[in-house]
Amino acid sequence: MKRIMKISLLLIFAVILQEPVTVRADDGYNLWLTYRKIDNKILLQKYQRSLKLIAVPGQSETCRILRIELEKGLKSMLDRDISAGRLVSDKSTLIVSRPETCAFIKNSGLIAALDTLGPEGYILKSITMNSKNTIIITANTDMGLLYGTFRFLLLLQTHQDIEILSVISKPKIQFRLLNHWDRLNRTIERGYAGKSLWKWDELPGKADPRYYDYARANASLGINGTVLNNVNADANILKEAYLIKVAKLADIFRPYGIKVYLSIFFSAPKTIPAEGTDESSLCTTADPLDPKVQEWWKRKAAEIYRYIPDFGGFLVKANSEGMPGPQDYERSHADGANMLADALAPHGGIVMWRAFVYTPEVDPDRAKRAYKEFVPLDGQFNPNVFVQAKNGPIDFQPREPVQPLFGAMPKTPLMLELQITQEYLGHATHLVYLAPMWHEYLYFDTYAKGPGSILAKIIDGKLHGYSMTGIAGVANTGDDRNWTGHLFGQANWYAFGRLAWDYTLTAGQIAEEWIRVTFSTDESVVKSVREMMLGSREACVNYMTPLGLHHIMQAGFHYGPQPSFNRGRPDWTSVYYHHADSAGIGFDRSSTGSNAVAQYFPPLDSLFNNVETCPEKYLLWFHHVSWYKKLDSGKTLWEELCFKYYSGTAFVDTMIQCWTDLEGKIDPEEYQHVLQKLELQKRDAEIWRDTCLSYFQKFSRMKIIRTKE
Ligand code: GCW
Repeated sequence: MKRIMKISLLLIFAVILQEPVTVRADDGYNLWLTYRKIDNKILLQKYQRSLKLIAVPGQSETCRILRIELEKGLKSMLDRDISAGRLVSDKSTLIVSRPETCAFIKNSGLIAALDTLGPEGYILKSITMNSKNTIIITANTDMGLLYGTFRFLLLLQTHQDIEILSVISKPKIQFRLLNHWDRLNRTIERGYAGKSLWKWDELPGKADPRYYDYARANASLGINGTVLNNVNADANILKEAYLIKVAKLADIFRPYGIKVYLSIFFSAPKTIPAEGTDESSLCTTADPLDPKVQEWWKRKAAEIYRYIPDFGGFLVKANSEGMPGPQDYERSHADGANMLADALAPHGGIVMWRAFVYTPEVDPDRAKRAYKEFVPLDGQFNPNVFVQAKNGPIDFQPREPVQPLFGAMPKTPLMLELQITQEYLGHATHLVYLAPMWHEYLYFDTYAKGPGSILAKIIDGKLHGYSMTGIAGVANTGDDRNWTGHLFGQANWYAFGRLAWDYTLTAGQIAEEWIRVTFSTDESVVKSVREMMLGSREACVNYMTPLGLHHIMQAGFHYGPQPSFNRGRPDWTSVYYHHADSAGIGFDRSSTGSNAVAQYFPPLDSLFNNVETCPEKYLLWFHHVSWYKKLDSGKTLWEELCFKYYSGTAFVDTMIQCWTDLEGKIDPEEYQHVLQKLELQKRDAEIWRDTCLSYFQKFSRMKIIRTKE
């Protein structure tokens, strides 16, 4: 009996003395803003000493938001109640203020630096005041202060030293937008995380708390605009009944620095009566040169701005995939865009006119069509028009060379469209971290003005001196509790926002940051998860479409493989893209084929044109290559293809191994969620490999080599 008592006492002590449990039940809702308690005791004490009193003198709604964010973040990370006062006290250890509301900052040496920071930049600086160390967050606007606050909280979340602080930051790109492909019935085109966040039936009366959390998450990354509805637009969004709802969302997002934009249906004047009129006043055409149509858009723009004074503008998909557009009236894309630009210009709005067009009559090779349609229009667009182009010439494939339009339209601001939702990269089932892919595009040298003409320099306006600069990401959010379906989908939203602000961040840096704020600062977790993330995109390319293959996914659904698909419109089939036959495989876009290579600047054109110098990652994009051709590795094309497919699936095994090794170090709910997804990914990656190799084998007539090495 005595012994049993002794054991129980020991157990009770063990429980009391136990270190706080690091694993929690987390459903992912809080994204990268969980603000876990600092688990390093020395650091915690340091932070506690440095952050005792806070002053946020500004009184705007944005300042209220940042004050709450600071209080919440510090309470949770430092385990202390530190409330932020309005008055700057000389005892304050953290001051968040514009110079106008703080004499101390006004007289500090920071004013000159602020002059170069624009409306969104910020400074974080430690200064000695009255022989005490004070941290200052300052900016020209309250939005700059909010961005600075989130950055400061990120420094704490990632356990950085804040004693000697000197951070100056401003965004490299002006318009940083999410594009939602959300329909008004709340389904989402290419959405894999539940229904749309926008509950149109409840708006404007009821505001879902998620609207605020959405805005907060975006603001924490520096995203400053959102296109609410799908580019395959429903004309109804322009009806008054919807504009009132849109206005409510705009009101919620405004203090977070997020402007609202809408996708419009080009033929809306034919179906939506102008304000205050009935159906009898409908336009009979949507011809952009028809004065009645122009008038309709002017009235509509004026109406929108009455509801939403800072409305951002229109995103337009026209004459693409069945959508109406100016070409229906033998007018150009520039005519269409300029008509809308004229309507928006008096109110300060912009048009983002998409270059995702591929009318078969333009060229037999789909990859060449956008360039052929848009390059001749360079110089014809109004100053408030962006042409928005996807990163590659086909369609968000796991790997493409850059869309050759970039660099070829020096007089037209080009906005880059990336896809955060994984339409062609395994939906919300596969763990594929997209930052390495985006980095590959952003640093792709177009040679438009000689070496160093990387895509990022085109997008940020430096290469051609664009007057506006922009980047958009097709959102992967939905109403799933964790926002993105796959927990690692959050990393892609995060990475998009971070890169949109500063594309010089590396994929590795962003991954590390995200892992620390999401899972743990434990170095073994950071190391393993980082390895998983950084290898995941190349693995996806390898088990889906290695060596430049593309668009061989299941027709319409775009998840699994369907290399045999060969029905209907040729450029929607797989065989059109891979051209496998008994001689070899690949799309000949060299000078002996479609000559798409000629759309690139020298020396890229000749580099891609020559099968010997074409980078192997684009080989089958640009060339039809013999099964027997020897590649850099010494293997034949067929052997290399087998090798790539097998190494892709092998990496999924590696990811599973890395992840299972982390059991106990990751929140249990998140651990299970990811593990289940990884198992599905393994199954489906193997289906990709086996389906493709056995299909291509019918042409190569060679043995499949099952190797990982
Ligand atoms: O990739 C294709 C998608 C369509 C999408 C289109 C586009 C919104 O399969 O679903 O439509 O691109 O970007 O317009």
